[in-house]
Amino acid sequence: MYTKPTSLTEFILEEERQFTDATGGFTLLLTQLAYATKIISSHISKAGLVDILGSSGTKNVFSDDVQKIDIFSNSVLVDILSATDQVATIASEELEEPIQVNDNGKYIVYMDPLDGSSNTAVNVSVGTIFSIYRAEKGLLQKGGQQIAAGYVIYGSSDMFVYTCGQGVNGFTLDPSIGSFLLSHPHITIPEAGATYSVNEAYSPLWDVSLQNYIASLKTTQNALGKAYKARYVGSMVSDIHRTLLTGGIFLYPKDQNNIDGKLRLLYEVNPMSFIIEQAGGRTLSNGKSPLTITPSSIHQKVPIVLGSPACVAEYEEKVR
Ligand code: AHM
Ligand code: MG
Repeated sequence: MYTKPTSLTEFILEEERQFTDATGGFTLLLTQLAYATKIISSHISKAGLVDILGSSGTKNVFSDDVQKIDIFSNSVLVDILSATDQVATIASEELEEPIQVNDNGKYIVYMDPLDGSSNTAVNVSVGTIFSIYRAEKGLLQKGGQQIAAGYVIYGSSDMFVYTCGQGVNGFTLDPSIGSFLLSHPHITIPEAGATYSVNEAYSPLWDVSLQNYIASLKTTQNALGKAYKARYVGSMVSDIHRTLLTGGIFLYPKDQNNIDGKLRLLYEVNPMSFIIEQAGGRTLSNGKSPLTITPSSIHQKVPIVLGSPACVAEYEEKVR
């Protein structure tokens, strides 16, 4: 018997119908965002064939080398989102200043157009991260005010994972029809997991309690009685996607050289924290949920720990 799959567009429409004052504008915004990611995906898949790999020769606001593919992804998203007329402002990790798009737009979009882009040179999964707020409350809103957040992972298959505050759902791209189809309904993070994910090369620069905690994971078992494994791709979307589906803990902590860590509150930490919390997980930045932080600037960085509730509780107990 044929069971019709649910497309991302159908799913978003259904979610929006639950709001009596909905106009369809939000559905348009999200579906066009998904369209932009399909273009990015198609471009990435040709990475070795066309001249898109490597540095563009410029630096972004964080003095990171800007890859050509970052510029491409940023332009695609800015062009497509602007054309929806729904967006007032776009703030991108790749742009020093936010772009004022449409005075009548109802939404602010924060985005990391291609997180972990240098990984494309070695065929490792990367992703687009987005976070959406209502425009009237301004740019520097707490993460708890997000009305939607999500990511697209460009991997062995492409997936669109998002939340509108009513749980987390995942859609896999069927390349033969060019549509994201519901494949992972109601994603819930496991209560505990056997994976810790952190760049351990920086451990000499960590606080002693963090060094001791990570060392302890090598000789103890998790809440389910399993030994821990280390997994760190160095591509946040991949590391969080794995943590979301299989549980465990992901950390990008502060260290002596980077007192706020590396990851950006508005482009990376808040959207991922919204998803993890909506999936039943926990998130911590300096002892509290990052979703409670009032941002001081659009490019602010914060340390982050997130994952399965039991794993984050164990971290909380051991790290001061
Ligand atoms: P980017 O936004 O410049 O691509 O950097 C963010 C990436 C994340 O995907 C990843 O979690 C982190 O950088 C890895 O950093 P490190 O190499 O310091 O472990
Ligand atoms: Mg990034």
